Amino acid sequence: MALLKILHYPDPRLHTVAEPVAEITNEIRQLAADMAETMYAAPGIGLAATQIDRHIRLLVVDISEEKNQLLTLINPRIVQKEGEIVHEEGCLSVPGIYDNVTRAEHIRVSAMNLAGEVAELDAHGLLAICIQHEIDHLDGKVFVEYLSRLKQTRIKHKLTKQAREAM
Ligand code: K1U
Ligand code: ZN
Repeated sequence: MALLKILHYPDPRLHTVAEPVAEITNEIRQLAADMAETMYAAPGIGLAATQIDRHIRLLVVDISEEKNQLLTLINPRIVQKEGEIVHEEGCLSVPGIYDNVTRAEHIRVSAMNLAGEVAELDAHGLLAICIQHEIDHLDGKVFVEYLSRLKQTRIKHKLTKQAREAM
């Protein structure tokens, strides 16, 4: 297993639209395991392949306290959305920044698992928020894009300065 490097906003690679996974290979299984390890180590409750510079439609989430409810979603697609929820979000690609985002409160997602089976999953509350956040990453969208232009500019400057100082 391996810890993977997470891209930080405003890295332009975070805006790449990911391609569907054609086949579940050993390489995909290994990547999913490495992504889960990276998410738990960060620590975080989700991670999309885009964030580790792999532009395929693969994400992992685990919102459980015990970190024992890992979901690996391949080619996920939201097929139903209901309600609205406002929740403070963070992002491993935007360290130290937290802000409120409005999303659907309930979603139904169709996705493949690592066994190659396609199934539908109903998600509510934080799980629904996290899956929507991760699917946004696969579509090249970072949560700060829901914030005002002014906030986006401030966040860009802050993280660019932090990255320069860390060099
Ligand atoms: O996509 C990511 O960068 C992961 C992100 C997921 C997320 C968090 C909150 C709302 C929506 C999506 C994170 O995991 S940020 C870190 C975080 O929220 C957290 C870390 C440790 C314990 C609990 C939460
Ligand atoms: Zn994120």
